[in-house]
Amino acid sequence: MQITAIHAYEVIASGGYPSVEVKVTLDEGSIGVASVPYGASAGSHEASVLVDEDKMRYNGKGMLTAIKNIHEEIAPHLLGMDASNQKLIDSTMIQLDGTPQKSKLGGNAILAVSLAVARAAAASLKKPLYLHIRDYYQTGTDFSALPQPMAVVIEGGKHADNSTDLQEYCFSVLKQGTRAESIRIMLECYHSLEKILKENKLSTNVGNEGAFAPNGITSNEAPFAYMLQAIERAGYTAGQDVGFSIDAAASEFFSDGKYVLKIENRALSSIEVIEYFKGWLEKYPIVTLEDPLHEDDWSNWTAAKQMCDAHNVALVGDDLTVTNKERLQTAIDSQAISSILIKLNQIGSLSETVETCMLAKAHGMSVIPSHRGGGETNDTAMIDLAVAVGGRFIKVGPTRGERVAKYNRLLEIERELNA
Ligand code: 2PG
Ligand code: MG
Repeated sequence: MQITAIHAYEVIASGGYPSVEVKVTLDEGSIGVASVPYGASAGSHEASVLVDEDKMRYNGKGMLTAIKNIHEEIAPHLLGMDASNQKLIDSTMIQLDGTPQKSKLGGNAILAVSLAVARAAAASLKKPLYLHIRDYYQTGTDFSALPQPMAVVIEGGKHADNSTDLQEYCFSVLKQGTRAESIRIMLECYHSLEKILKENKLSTNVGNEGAFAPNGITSNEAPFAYMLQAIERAGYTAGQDVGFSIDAAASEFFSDGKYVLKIENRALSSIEVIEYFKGWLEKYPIVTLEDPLHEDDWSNWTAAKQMCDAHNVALVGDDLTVTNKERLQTAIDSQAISSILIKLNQIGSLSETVETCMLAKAHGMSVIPSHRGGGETNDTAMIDLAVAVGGRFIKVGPTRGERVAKYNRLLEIERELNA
């Protein structure tokens, strides 16, 4: 499985700006292709997304520098290497880069190569990607429970204009059954929500992730009433068949030491914001709460976790932990979270991502692989990863082509496993 060619190029991502795609060819003819996403509300501790900064091209967001790095810096070291040795491939690139956030070569450059190599190796082994990841990293997953959909259905924050301060309100499917059924339930609730928003004279235009972004909504609590009605009208039971997940993405509305809720005209301290969410956990069937606090507000995360534990709600780190093993270890040591959101491009290589997932699982945490808001591509590696590590949910928006590609990949895997 010798790597004989690495070819990188720009592809257009969901926001209309480019991202990086890589094609890896092996000596026996197998090919692996992968493209990588980037976020709209990226945490400041994430691996870098290297952009050109050439204002004459794509407002400075071109990716030709990352691509040049792949051809000139990475490929010369990887050509001739064995694609089945993913850990060595990844550590070689990490060493070549040598910076804490992969800012020299670009996390986007490194991850695209990392995933394309994994796909080429899987093709050579005649295995689907999830099986290759499971077997190579010995994750021990038995595929008896595939991840459930967690679909963003109302979005605000950095993902939509004039909507809620909080970034995401999701339907998380709890009902046991096939994933084909879970996806159908989620979409029936989504369509039911569309009708209810319309009846309430709220716009049903969608934001970055295919979720509704009701213009001029006046409180951050208002979406829950519509979401409860939507579940009921679709014929399901809230809390039993479908629960709620919140991603506050609080780093985005943290300013001068306060959590600023613009649409409610309020600014809350850390303690007050925990109380604010506590009120919701008591009233609504919330199953997970993500990033309720700023990404460096460590001491208050411990208090938030105690509050969530008392309500049997999983407290999820995203911008806090950025799929980074060291930050996850800090979160474990300080008892800051009980679940972790996973984004391959936050850390920038497949091996590091799987390591973080396995560390989380070893500490009893659920893992939730996620799409990105800003620049998603049609690549579905996050689904194979989620299946391979036994993720509890996958967080993916319900509509838009680059999102439904993920759900269709999950359906394909389920069909394959049941064949
Ligand atoms: C998040 C994500 C995905 P972004 O915060 O969880 O929904 O958003 O990719 O913009 O960081
Ligand atoms: Mg998030």
